[in-house]
Formats: sequence, C-alpha cells, structure tokens
Amino acid sequence: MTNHTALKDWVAKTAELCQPDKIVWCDGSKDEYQRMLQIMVDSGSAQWLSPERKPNSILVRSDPADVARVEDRTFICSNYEADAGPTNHWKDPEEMHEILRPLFRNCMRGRTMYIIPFSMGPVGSPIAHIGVEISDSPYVVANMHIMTRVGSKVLEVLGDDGEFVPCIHSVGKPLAFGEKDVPWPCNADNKYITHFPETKEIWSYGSGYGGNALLGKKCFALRIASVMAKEQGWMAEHMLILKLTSPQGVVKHIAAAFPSACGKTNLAMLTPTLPGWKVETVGDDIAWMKFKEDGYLYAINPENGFFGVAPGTNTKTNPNAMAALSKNSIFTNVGKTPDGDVWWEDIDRPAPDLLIDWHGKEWVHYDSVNKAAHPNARFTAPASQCPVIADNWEDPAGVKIDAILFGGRRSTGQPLALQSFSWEHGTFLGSTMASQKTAAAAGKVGELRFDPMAMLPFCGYNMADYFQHWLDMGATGGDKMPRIFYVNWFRRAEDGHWLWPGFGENSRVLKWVCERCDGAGDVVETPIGLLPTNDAIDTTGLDIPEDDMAELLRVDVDEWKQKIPLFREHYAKFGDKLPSELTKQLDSLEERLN
Ligand code: SAT
Ligand code: MN
Repeated sequence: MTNHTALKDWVAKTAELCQPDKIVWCDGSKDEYQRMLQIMVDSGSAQWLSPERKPNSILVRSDPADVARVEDRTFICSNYEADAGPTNHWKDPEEMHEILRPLFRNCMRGRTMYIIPFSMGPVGSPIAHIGVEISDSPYVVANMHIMTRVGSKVLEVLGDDGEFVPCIHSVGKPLAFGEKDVPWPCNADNKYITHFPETKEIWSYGSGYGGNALLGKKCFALRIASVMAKEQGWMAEHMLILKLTSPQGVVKHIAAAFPSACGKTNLAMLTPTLPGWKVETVGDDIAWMKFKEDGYLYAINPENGFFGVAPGTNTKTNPNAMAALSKNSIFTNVGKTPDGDVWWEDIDRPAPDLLIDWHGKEWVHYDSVNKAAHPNARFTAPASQCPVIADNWEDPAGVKIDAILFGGRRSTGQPLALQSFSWEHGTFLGSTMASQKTAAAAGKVGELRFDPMAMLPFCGYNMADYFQHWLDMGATGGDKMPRIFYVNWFRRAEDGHWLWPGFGENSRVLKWVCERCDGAGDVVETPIGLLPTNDAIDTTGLDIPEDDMAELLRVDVDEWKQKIPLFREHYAKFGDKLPSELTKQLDSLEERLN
C-alpha cells in the first residue's frame, strides 16, 4: 500500500467521518477495472453491451436529475470572497465545512469506500501532479481508470511524503441495513461541488455525473490547478492540444480553448480535407503548460482518456472518436439498440425499431424534443484507442505550443478566423470570448454568455487575477509565447444556413494558422485583428459560394461598435481588479473602430 503518513491519516479520518462498510485501495490493474464493471452490472447500475458490437463496454443510465455539471452548486471556498471573484459562487471555508460535515457524516454507510491514487499527466512527468480521490462510486473508479493514470505506480511516485490533492466524493446516498440500492445513487437536491483553493482540497457531494464526480478533471485539473498555476507560474487551461503536420513535414502544436460541447474533441481528432496535411491528437479537453529552460511553453494533456459528448458524433463528424469508443468504453445516457449496441442522435444509422432511450424505456419518437440519448450523453474511452493519437502524446516533457486558438459558438458577428496583434491583444480577445450555452451544464441552452478563455465555470480564483496571470505569462515568455488566434466555425447566414462546413474543412484554417506562425500567410489589418485576406484560406476543392466566404471574413464595424458597451459592462464586473492593460486594449479597439 503506502507509507505516506499524511495520506494514511487523511484516509483514516475520512473513513471515520463517512463510515463505509469497506475500504479498498485501488491498484489501477486491469482486473480491478473489470471488477468495477462487474460490480455495476451485478448491482443493476450498468449493463453489458453486445460483445460483438461493443466489446468489453457497458451502458449506464443516470438519474434524470443528475445529467450534467451543476454550476450553481459549484463553490470556490477561499478565505476572502474577493479571491473567488465575481464569476464564482463563494462560501467561507469554515462555513462550507459546517455544511459539508453533517452531509458527509455516515454518508458511505452500506457502501465501499475506494481510495483512488491518480496522476494527472504521465506518471512522474515534471508537468504532472498527483491527486487521491476517495469515492463511494464504482462508476467513478471505472471512469477514473480510463480518464487518469491510477494506482500503485502513482503511490510509488508519491513516496512517503509527496504532495497530493485530496479529493473526497460521495454520491450522498447511504444505505440502511438491508436496503436495496438504486441503479444510480445520488442526492439530487443536495449537490455540492466545492473547492478550497488555499488548502488545495476538493469535496464533492450528491452527484455521480462527469465533472461533478470525476474529480481529476474540472475540479482538480482546472479549478485547483489554475490556482497552483498562478502561484507557480504556469497555466492550467480548458484547451485541446493537437499536432499539425504540413505536407512538407513542418510540425506545429496548437492548443485551443472552446467551451464545453463546442467541438474540442472533433477538432483534436480532425481528419483534414486538405491533401497531405495531418492532425494528431495530444488531448481533447485540458492543457497544462509550463516554461522549459529554452523559454518556450510546453504542454501536456493531464488526462488519459476522453469524456466526449456522444450525440452528433459519427463516422463523418469524427471517425477517430468512433474508433476510440468502439471497445473498452463506458456509455452514459445513450440509447440502446435491440442488438446490444449504442445509439444516439446523428449517429451513422437511423434509429432501429425497439430502441431503448436513455430513460430505459422504449423510445417513442413523437417529435425532435424527445431524444433517445440525453444531449449531454457521454462516452468514456481510452485515449490510446484513438487511431490518430500522437506518438508524443505521453512525452513527459510535453509538446512545444506554437499557437493558441480561442473560439465559441457564435452564429453571428465573429469572423471565421483572425490573429491577435500581440499577446496582450490575444489576452483581451480571450477575456471577451462569448459563446452560446450548451447542454454540458444544467441551465438554458443557446443563451449567449461571456466565457473568458472557456474558463468561466473552471477558473478557481478571481478571473481578473487570472487575466493578470495571462499578461504576466506573456511578459515572462516575450516573443517566445504562442501566437494567439480567434476562430468561429458556427456562423450562420441570415436564412439560417451554416456559412462554414466545419469539421475536416477546419484544416484549411489550421493551415493558415501554421503559415502565420512562420510569418507567412496573408493578412489584412482590421480594427478587431489581423484577418486572412480573401484568398489566404485555401479553399481548393471546397464548394463554398464567394459571398459566403466574404461574409465569413467581413468585419461589420457598426456591429462591433455596438459590442463595446457590452464589453465594458462585462469588464465592470471585475471592478478595479481588472488589469489596466485590458481597459487599454478595449479603449484602443474603440478608437480603431471610430
Ligand atoms: O462533465 S464534464 O465537466 O467533465 C464535461 C464538460 O463540461 O466539459
Ligand atoms: Mn471540457
């Protein structure tokens, strides 16, 4: 097991509080993974899919009241409210512990408490960090096996006194003696996803779903890690990482920040339509970036698998994801076909008769509202199963980042692509990012909201300080920092049709980005940034009307002028904590528009 005294004490203290029936230290073995799946199947939480169609894979249906991240139940518990900032829900740490203590007391009665030591990043990498999750959910154990690196090898690196982030999770449903469990235990009315940035602890209660429960992901790798990154001079970002190779063999690594369910997984695994170009995946959701001695920024993907949105994924939009999820995967809240396969909206084949929906009922397709798969249905698949996983994706040294892309879902206004004038201007672009809300979080879908750097739900401290941290990183890295771009695949024309085909065709924009990193590629200077000239994006072989292309690259000065007050209002939220550099950037934009 371990001789780590602090770890053993913490486990003992937690067991004392939660009173589980049993304690299991996870070793990360294949046997252990299989055991978890079987436990879920035996208890009625999961069912095996057909061994022919989806070998060694299970289907899990969650409680309908536990299907997505709950941002209004997510708290940053810093000593001072100002350190959580205006975009987070804050609670005093002591007050939160007063709330949590009675909830956690005896909360694991009738259940097994699993101790899951995990590494975010290749075990032993200088960019990696270690966490230990205590959870009463076998679903969490199995998912953590795929999403992180779990087990004895992590304890070895931790040694007797290594640092780890303690993460406590409970579904919040103790069982009375002899009480039969429900298929998806949770405590829908009492969810708390809480973070203590000063002591670097995570406590999560009441939900078993995704980012609420797999605490290595958003809770650690983004909220807590963003605080560590600020303190230690690195970056923890909500970004995919891809490796782009040109026909001439020029290699660039690109990190891209898009909000949840805006196509990060698709972009990370893209099949270029441009001949000779190659995209390979390093990561699809999170990037940890640190400076190396050469002064450049290097990134690792702290994760080990994909927790991807199922609906919309098919062999056209993302054949590589389809291959990655073809076996050894966990499916949550998707539909099930009579032959034991999975089904979701826009998968490759039409819905068969006798399809079972995510509620476990025979699907009645009254209208487009009644979906067979929940819009936030997910697959959990090992990254190693992705056919285009990059050969260097587990390089402990990380990959040198050449470009950073920002983007969101914007049906109007924002052009297809632009480059920032500078790192400071790029920080400004990221800080004013906005996107239409998706089903990844509970709440109204489609609403436009500011989502700076796609970190709105994930920044563990005051976002104004986070903006300052971006500026500070730029000041340290100087000219060696990645070039910054803003892209938008989601533009629609007035009649509603998509202006840009997206998916594999996005390689055309990546080509321009690659050229720009080498000082080539044509641009025209506009008030909002450096836009590709009308023929700078290679549209060879693409049947796109000239008018649409012009519209995609048009800068409507009047429309942008109207955005200035919205930007000011957004910035006003941060009061005098807002870095003056960003006000300066906004003032300059206004001047350039006039
Ligand atoms: O549930 S998760 O937070 O892991 C997915 C997402 O919102 O990106
Ligand atoms: Mn995400």
